[in-house]
Amino acid sequence: MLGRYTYATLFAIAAAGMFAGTAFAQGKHDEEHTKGQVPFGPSETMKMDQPGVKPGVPVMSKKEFDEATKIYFQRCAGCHGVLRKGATGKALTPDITRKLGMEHLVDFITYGSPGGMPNWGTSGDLTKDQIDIMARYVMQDPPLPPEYGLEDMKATWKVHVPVAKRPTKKMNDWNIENLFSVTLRDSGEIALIDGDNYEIKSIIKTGYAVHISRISASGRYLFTTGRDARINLIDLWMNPPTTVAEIDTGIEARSVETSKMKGWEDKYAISGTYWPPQFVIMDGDTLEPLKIVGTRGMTVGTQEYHPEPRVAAIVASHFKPEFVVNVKETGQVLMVDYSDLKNLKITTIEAARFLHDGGFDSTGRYFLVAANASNKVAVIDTKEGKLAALVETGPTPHPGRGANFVHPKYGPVWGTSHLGDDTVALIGTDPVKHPKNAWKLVQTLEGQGGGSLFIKTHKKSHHLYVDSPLNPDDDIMRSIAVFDINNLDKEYKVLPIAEWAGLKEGAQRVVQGEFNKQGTEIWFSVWNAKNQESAIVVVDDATLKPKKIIKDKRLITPTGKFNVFNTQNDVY
Ligand code: DHE
Repeated sequence: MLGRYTYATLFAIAAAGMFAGTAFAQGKHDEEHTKGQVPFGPSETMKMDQPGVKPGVPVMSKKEFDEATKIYFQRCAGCHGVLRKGATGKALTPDITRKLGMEHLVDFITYGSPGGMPNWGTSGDLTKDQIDIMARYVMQDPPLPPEYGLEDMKATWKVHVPVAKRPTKKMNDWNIENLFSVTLRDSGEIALIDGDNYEIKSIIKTGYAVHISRISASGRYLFTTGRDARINLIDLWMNPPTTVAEIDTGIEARSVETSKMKGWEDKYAISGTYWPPQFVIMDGDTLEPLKIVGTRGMTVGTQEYHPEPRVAAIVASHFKPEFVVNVKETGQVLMVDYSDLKNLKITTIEAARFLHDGGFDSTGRYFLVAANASNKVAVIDTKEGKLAALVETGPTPHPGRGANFVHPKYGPVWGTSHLGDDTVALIGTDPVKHPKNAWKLVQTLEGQGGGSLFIKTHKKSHHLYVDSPLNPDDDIMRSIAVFDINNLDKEYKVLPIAEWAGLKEGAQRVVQGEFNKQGTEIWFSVWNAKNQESAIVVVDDATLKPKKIIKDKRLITPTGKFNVFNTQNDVY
């Protein structure tokens, strides 16, 4: 096990690069899948022009440039940014890359770096020729992808089942509250799995490299977003549940959410895009795009203009008709009031760079979001529309939605694990009964290792589960650490999840725990490459023993799992 400080250096430079190292090195972006969908950007779909070739800059043919543009969008843009200004990955603007030079770039792409850059060459993901093209490509000026306005969105918008033709009550006999929507990342699908009997009820085609699922306030509609910004609206009342509307809201996206305020349930949906940097508010029943708002603007602190502030996590406030939109590069949290789209009011809260993912505290009032490159968690008071605190946690916090529980000593806390070290940070969340602990780092637990992405518990459980799928150590990436909430000073237990799954090959990264509705079982994905067998392991929370191993050839690269009831009600 590597210690904290070793991890800080190992992971600090490019957290997102590490995702790429796993996500992409496992062959996530295959050509076949992108057919018929908008991939992240060959020039024919993105209408990019090769920028003018400059003296001293390696020459590229149009064909090479097109191929490199496509590879860049598929494998690099998530970390380094479309305009290559860097975020959690390093900046790759030509002033930097031209100084580094061809040889250095080829080596870097081939062998990767301890800072998180994947070893594209030695992993076999890119050929020598492709690496040569990519090294020359990043020395050119970055091409500017197109904007994406209302007309573009409307051209992709399809309502497959009009509202009038949808059922007025649930027509299937599924227990939809305990259904799990499971991301099948590389097949661009979700699996709907019955949480009562583990049966795969249905597989539904979604966007490219589908990322998350969210549930409407009523629990009827399931929304998914692909990385290609394809939003699917799935009606869980239909028999069987079916996509009733679809739209492409941009070229690259990671987040989708729906209005949850009382009186506004299911009325609107929102999609935030990485490119173009903007969000769009849509009709909740049909996905008709209604209002697009750009996020380009000034960063917090130094107040410099940023041309590509990507939209990261979005949640819906329970206190006001507002979406909480987290803008990564500017570090601003936008409270977007959806009660009057014509006279849109946005409260801009200064948080910290680079905002990524987060979740509510147990009361649903405070939203805690990782400003990952600042090693901080920002606490947003959604009732007052203010920053409540910025809490220093550890290197590159990555909570997913985090974990809420009552700490025996400090009262209600919310926790996050970290990409950059082995710690779990617990932050006090009760300013009323435990004001001394509120928004303070009350305890730091030592987990198995860095490279953690998600932690989870449930109010009926006394266990805190911590994954570490991006840890370089096979044993650590394939297992889960479990803390006893009633005795947090005790050493964690290790659950050998991948071993239980009994898969024969592959990285077998164990990722993202999600509880069933009852809070009695927690499900983990054993995530392998597309051409290898993966599995879902269901753990009995009472005994910490495996209860069910779900294996099926349709379970291609399962990663995130979203229990309908828990996602609908922000239970985590
Ligand atoms: Fe995610 C949530 C962005 C890679 C699995 N991921 C999020 C959110 C953002 C984000 C902004 C919060 C959405 C919200 O709540 O509205 N993720 C990114 C990236 O930019 C990144 C680093 C690189 C990329 O190019 O996409 C990335 N993410 C990954 C993966 O490789 C993961 C592990 C596997 C996969 O399926 O792609 C992955 N991300 C997830 C999951 C969530 C998530 C499972 C939701 C967790 C939850 O409990 O809500």
